[in-house]
Amino acid sequence: MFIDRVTITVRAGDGGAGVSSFLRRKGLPKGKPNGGSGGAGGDVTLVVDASVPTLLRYERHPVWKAPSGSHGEGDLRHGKRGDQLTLRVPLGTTVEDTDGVTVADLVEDGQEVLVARGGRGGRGNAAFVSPKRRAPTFTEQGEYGEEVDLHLEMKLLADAALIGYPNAGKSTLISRVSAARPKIADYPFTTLTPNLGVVSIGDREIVLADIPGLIEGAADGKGLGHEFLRHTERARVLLVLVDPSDLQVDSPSRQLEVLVRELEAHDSELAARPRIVAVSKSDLLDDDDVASLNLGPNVFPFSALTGDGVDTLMYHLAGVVSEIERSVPEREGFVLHRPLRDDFEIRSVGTEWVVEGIAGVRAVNLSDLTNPEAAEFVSKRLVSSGIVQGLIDAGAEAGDDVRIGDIVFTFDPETDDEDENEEESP
Ligand SMILES: Nc1nc2c(ncn2[C@@H]2O[C@H](COP(=O)(O)OP(=O)(O)OP(=O)(O)O)[C@@H](O)[C@H]2O)c(=O)[nH]1
Ligand SMILES: [Mg+2]
Repeated sequence: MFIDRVTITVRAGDGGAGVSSFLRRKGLPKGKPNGGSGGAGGDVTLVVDASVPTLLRYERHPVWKAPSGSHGEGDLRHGKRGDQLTLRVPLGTTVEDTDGVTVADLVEDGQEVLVARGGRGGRGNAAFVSPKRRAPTFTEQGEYGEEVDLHLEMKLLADAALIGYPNAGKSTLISRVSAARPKIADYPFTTLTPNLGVVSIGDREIVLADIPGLIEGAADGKGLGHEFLRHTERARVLLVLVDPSDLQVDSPSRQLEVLVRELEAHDSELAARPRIVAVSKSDLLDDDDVASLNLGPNVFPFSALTGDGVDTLMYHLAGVVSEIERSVPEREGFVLHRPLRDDFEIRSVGTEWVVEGIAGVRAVNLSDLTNPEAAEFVSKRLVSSGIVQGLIDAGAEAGDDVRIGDIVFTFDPETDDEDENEEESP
């Protein structure tokens, strides 16, 4: 099955929780804090693997989750990181997020993009020791891993694409010049999905795509419609085949007219793309018949059956592809690197102020806010992260309700900040 569009859900691993633990020793009533931190959750990345032909496996299996980090343990043992989950995708895959932003265009084997970041591990109580706080009893929870929906679309990477009516001889040509072996038959729409073939011409190789046949009205859904023209979008040259045999009702010149009109209807840029016009099945014609077909100059007759004219056509094609390559450099793939959103946003919702964004989540992600020491630590973090000032600027007043995630507390901007700054590193 040829699957070239899918929507998948990927979820990075959650971070493990930090733990609270003490090393009890004789003479030390409280013990030395030795709770380890949780491991980070695994990231999710997509990587191009040229041997993956289509997006079929994601159609069958659209939800993927990376492993979570494990929790910390006593004795300063930190949790294990969750492994990265790597999803292999075909060459020519574009990745779009739910806002319609293309975040990656993957055109090289091995190219990689990180699509969901694993949650940070929570710190154990040992990490919160400070001169003023010798024996902290609180810990951090692990963060959730990012979850995103992605739209993947594969567009074949070919130097040239074959365009023609059904039965024009497209598959016969590609099977003559490459190792591709599509089905060939004298009924229309034998080829239902695009095929790629590598053609060796002189000292270079060209990737040729056999695209399912186009008929008049394809833009309005006739035949197989325009679906597959998407796969010509990256081709540098269009090789348009017209068929003089009586398998076609339309004359070759009318075929050419209709094909150009259909290309135009799909995308005017495609109609303007360099194209070579070739007449297939020349074994059915006499030499002077070609001129009488009224197709204009520079038309290449060939027979995929006898091989006549095939080399001439392929050398010409290679020349045109090389020429375009020199003038228009390779379209490079890209990966959009977006900064981690480490900020916060404040909105007024009903009677509450709602703080959203990772900074807010991080400020309050302690395991137990009924622990007075932890609560005090959180109020300091709310100040140091700028959230308290942000709330004041937004118009919040003492006594208002503030929600961050599942936590609701009463706003009290009179937080004393005489203490040391305690944003310690993990
Ligand atoms: N006489 C002659 N017949 C040919 C030649 N090339 C193809 N044919 C015949 O034309 C018919 C259609 O050929 P295909 O290669 O399947 O045509 P296609 O363009 O791939 O058709 P679809 O896949 O249906 O779009 C078959 O019966 C072929 O044997 C040729 O050079 N000479
Ligand atoms: Mg075919």
